[in-house]
Amino acid sequence: MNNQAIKYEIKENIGIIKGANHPVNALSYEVRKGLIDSLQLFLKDDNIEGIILCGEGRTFFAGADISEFGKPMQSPSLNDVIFEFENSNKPIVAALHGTPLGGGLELAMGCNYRVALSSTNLGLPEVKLGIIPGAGGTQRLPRLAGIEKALSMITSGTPINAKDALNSGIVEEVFPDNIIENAMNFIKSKLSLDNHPIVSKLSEKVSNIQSEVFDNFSNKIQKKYRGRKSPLCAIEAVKATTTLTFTEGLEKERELFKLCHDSKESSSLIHMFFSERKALKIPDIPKDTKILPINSAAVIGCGTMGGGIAMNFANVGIPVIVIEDTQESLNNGIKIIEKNYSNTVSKGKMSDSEFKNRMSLIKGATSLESIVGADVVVEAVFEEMKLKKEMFSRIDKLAKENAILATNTSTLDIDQIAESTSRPEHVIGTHFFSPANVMQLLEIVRGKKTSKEVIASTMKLAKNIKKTPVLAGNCDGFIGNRMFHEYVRQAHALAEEGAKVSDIDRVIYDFGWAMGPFAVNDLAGNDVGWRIRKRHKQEGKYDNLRYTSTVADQLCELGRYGQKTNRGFYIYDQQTRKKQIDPEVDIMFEKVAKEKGISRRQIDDNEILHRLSWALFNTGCMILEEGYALRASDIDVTYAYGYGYPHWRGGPMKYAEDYGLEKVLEEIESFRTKNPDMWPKCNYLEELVKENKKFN
Ligand code: 3H9
Repeated sequence: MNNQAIKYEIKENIGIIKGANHPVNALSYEVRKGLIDSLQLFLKDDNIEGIILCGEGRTFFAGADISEFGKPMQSPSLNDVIFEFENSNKPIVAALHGTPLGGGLELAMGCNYRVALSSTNLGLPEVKLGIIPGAGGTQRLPRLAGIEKALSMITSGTPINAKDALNSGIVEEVFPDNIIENAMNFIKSKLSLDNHPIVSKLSEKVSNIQSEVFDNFSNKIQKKYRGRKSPLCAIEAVKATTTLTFTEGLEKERELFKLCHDSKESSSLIHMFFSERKALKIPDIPKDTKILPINSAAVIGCGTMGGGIAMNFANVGIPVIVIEDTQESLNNGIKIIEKNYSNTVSKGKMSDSEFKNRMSLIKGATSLESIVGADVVVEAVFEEMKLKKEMFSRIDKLAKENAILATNTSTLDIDQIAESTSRPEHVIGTHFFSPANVMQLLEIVRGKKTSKEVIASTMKLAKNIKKTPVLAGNCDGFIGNRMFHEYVRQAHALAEEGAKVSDIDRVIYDFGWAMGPFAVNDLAGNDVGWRIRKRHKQEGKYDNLRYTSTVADQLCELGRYGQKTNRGFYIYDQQTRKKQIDPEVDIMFEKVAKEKGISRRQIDDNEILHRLSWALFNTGCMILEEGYALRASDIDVTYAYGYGYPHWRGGPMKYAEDYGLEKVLEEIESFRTKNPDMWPKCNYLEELVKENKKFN
């Protein structure tokens, strides 16, 4: 009766049920059915006295099969399976390893006991998919671990380690290795007991809880989850454990699960989950492409970017050399790295020994010769073509034969940089986002001659250093900044036409972005955009185009670069960094509008949101048409992980698709009548609408 997804075996008087649905043992229909069939078989077998539930391969069950969401549910449901396990008259231990997540952990909580390998990370990550646990997780976890722990785990979705799970009462024992052998001994030691614990029957940890606990928790997380529904539904479901019976609580959970499951928040987050993984698949690069080993790295430049990039390597144990021109700037750069790590230590998120270990992996040098042994060289010098080309011709002479030669640029032409070496096939763009040790996106830019091996190896490297990579083609600004440029240009046009800077930022923040476009400018430094605009002017990029950055240029001329000078589009408190509206800036926009003959008017929030959203989207469509992005979902990943776009809106392309491509095109056409050059026609979008097609 062994089906493909579930295997079983009998050892002495113990039956072992093993998930074999690779790679992550998702609880698909086949798995659910196999679980019930094998359990029933074991319950009928008089020789079997105890049961182990475990997973084959890299993990115990990592949750419900997400690809089944939105399709008709095939019986048995996960709740049915869990009830069968909970009602077993033979004791069952769940032997956990890998990542028992979501439905996987819910299943484990339906067993009498749980033991785990010390390397296990377990949790209920459903809110990350815009839903709540829907197979009893919100009712069983509080009964096992208490209200506070359950609230924190379920609303954050962040997994905890085995030690934490042991201390919280979620698992009974933790073993360093041999999980099955240890689970065997564990369950045998329980066979003589008359009764075995049943989680749904526990009540101690959910009794006498004041309702303020939930209100306080809700207030605490409100800012972090602004705009989101599922974390609040999770709190409501957990609260039910303190006011309702288990059965009633389960009904409440079902009702809230359905509400979340049918929401845009959930479809957007599920889109994000699969998009992130799709982004790793490059159609013209076969899966078996040779991966170049990366055991050492060199980073040229130890400023804000270079230092942050170097930390990424040290964080995963890859020794890295950072190179600066002078000892003084090297010392300064390393001091900043040290300070960053010290902050993590003082927050209790890193041990002293780990701090020492990471610092020992980072060595400094003032001579470029130090790159000779590195498997990857990341150049992170000033964003200037001449400088980068000179640097690459020097790197070319020194770097070892198979080294990956990466340039950290946010806009420059990779092919021009590559041509300054004798091995353009080894040159690739790696656009890290600032702060490079924190931001998750890595935009990887393939040049005309970049080899498949180098692309595949850099994508792999990105995963190894815990980044989310997206492959882009070599156009000005690649995917992210090319779109952002048009979005900022639109924001400035809106300000010229009458919208207030603070209103534009408010609309964008309320939509869910981390910050509005003007606040971002101030954070990144207005001088950065200024430099790029000067280059674009020289290249004739604005010829015959409406130029909207006049005020931004004027602020730069006044030395108002943003947060670093305490003044930009806003005024910043030197100590607290708190921002305050600068009325002078709105007056500057008024003045510029007058000079340009722009008649100003009241602009409502809806127009602000749509002009900014569709400016991003229209540029995204142009990028797809020209082939600089592989798919619309790659653009969504770029924006969610690199630009603070709300994940739960699914990214700029998914948001427009949900709004309706036909309606979006209509609005773009109406904007175009007033500002033709800001809304270039995109044949690709028009065809999609004409043929009533979607992106994915
Ligand atoms: C849930 O359980 C709801 C219940 O409460 C209620 C139900 C009624 N389903 O990430 P990887 C695929 S909600 C389907 O690259 P890693 C993934 O797409 C669920 N497919 O591996 C990829 O496919 P491909 C709660 C899944 O080692 C492949 O497996 N659970 C699922 O870097 C490898 O994945 C979660 O939210 C799934 N559940 O990371 C856990 N999971 O190769 C979600 C993965 O074709 N999963 N796939 O691109 C994860 O967080 C990570 O996959 C995990 C492994 C940490 C497990």
